[in-house]
Amino acid sequence: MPIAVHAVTPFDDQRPGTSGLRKSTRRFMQPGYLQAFVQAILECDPPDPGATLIVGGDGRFFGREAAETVVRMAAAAGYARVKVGRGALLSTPAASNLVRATGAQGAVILSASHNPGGPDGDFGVKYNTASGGPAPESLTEAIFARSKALADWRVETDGEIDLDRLGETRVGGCAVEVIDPVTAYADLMESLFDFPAIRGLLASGFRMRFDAMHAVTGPYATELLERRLGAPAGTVMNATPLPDFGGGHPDPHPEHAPGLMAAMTGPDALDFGAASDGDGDRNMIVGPGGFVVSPGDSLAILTALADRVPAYAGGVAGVARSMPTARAADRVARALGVDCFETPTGWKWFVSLMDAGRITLCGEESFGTGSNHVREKDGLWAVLFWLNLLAAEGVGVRELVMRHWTRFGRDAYRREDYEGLETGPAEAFMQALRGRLDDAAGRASGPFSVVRADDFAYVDPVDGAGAAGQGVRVMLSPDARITYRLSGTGSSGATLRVYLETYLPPERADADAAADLDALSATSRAFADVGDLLGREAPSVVTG
Ligand code: VG1
Ligand code: CO
Repeated sequence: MPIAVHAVTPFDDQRPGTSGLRKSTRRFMQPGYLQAFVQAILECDPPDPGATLIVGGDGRFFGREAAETVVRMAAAAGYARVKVGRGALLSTPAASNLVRATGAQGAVILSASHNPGGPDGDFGVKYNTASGGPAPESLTEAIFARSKALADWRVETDGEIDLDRLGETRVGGCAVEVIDPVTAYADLMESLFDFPAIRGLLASGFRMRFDAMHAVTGPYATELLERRLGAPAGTVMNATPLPDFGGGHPDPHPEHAPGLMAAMTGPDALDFGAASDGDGDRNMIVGPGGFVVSPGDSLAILTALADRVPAYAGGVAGVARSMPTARAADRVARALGVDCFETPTGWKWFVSLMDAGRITLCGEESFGTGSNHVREKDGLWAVLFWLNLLAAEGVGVRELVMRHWTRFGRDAYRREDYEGLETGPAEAFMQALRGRLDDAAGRASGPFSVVRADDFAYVDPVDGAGAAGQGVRVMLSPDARITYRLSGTGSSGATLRVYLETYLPPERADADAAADLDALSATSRAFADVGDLLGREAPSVVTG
């Protein structure tokens, strides 16, 4: 078994963020960079005897080379078997499913999710553990520490790998299986939802499009929507995964899906539109008129109506949302008499709750929704859930949302991002903000006064893992909330995210919330002194 050992000068910037390690593609392609991070993973979670590793990614530039490197390094580390998606493709939820379905020890997912790809874009590596979920922070911190102290990395040089041919070969002592990335995932989806009902809906003249954004979901959506559910050819747009995502930004956001949004507006608007992101874990749901369902509403609606769907007919054990996500799900949980957990941003915080059976559904404001069917958020799952609900309830997207608001009230929501900040000033801004929380109560700004302000800290109720400094939240009267935090997925500089949320009771649910959110936005700038401290007159991206 020829194993080559390469000396490495350790890198000092391999601390994983909200979701894996993300850097510019060029950084990742520097000699030894990818290898050092992968070696640190393999040393911090060494393979058990006979262990299997899952490998795949979102199809972005450098993904194939990286997949071969990971396979060879896993072989050198002693993995008995590696299953890699054909063409180095696996969506994040499909990888999570494979870990669980095959009893694998973990998965290496080559993706920077919604960040643009290509030689001038970003690359990323996520590591998921035996539960199928993102590595907990204790492990990612250990990997970071290891990466800084690494002496060498090891690679198996024996054997050939043809990522395009299904079947099994040997790389040193390791069996390497190139598998179809779609089937197991599509089978799982078919086991969860009422496919005959969705097929009936699609055969009834209901018209839809799914925008795969030239990222990983194309093959999955084509199999599920067009082949298994009978939607007409062309229902899936931008269906071919491309290394540069066709020059687009694989982020399911109205701004990045102009073709889909055009199909959803005008006199001939379709009934349903949806999109996913680079690695297939996010979802955007759109109704006619370009009506984008707010992700917080989506989680609340799925929770309220879960029992209409076969997989969740027995009801939900509980629900969780990340802290900045609108509190709409909390209202549903109260009505259902189940727990609602508030966790830090990032899917890893939901995993222990799902493993312990405490929650069935969970979601984030960043277009992420999921359930305990895997341990990742899942874009196509959310789309199928919506289609199943529309079929079961016999109404359109807007009607379903209106019904929900009429029953529970509405948590109007907007996110404002200040992108491209320098790291130092952005961190100083957060420090200054934390410094003014103690005497914030009672402070008035515009129509709002501060009820309470804190820096969110979390203790996992299952395993006791803790996280401090997870974002500043300001609770206001009348009932509204502002959250400030720095993004943990960028590959350079800093992004401040400001999350705005205000409650409209059922009788006002249909009102235009823009004025309320504008007032809240002004309060968010005044409270934190955004203009003076960051020198920004306005956010660079507004969502919602
Ligand atoms: C963002 C989102 C967060 C999400 C994360 C990973 O993180 O806000 O909700 O879990 O991306 O999503 P941040 O730290 O930039 O706010 V993905 O689709 O990368 O796997
Ligand atoms: Co993603």
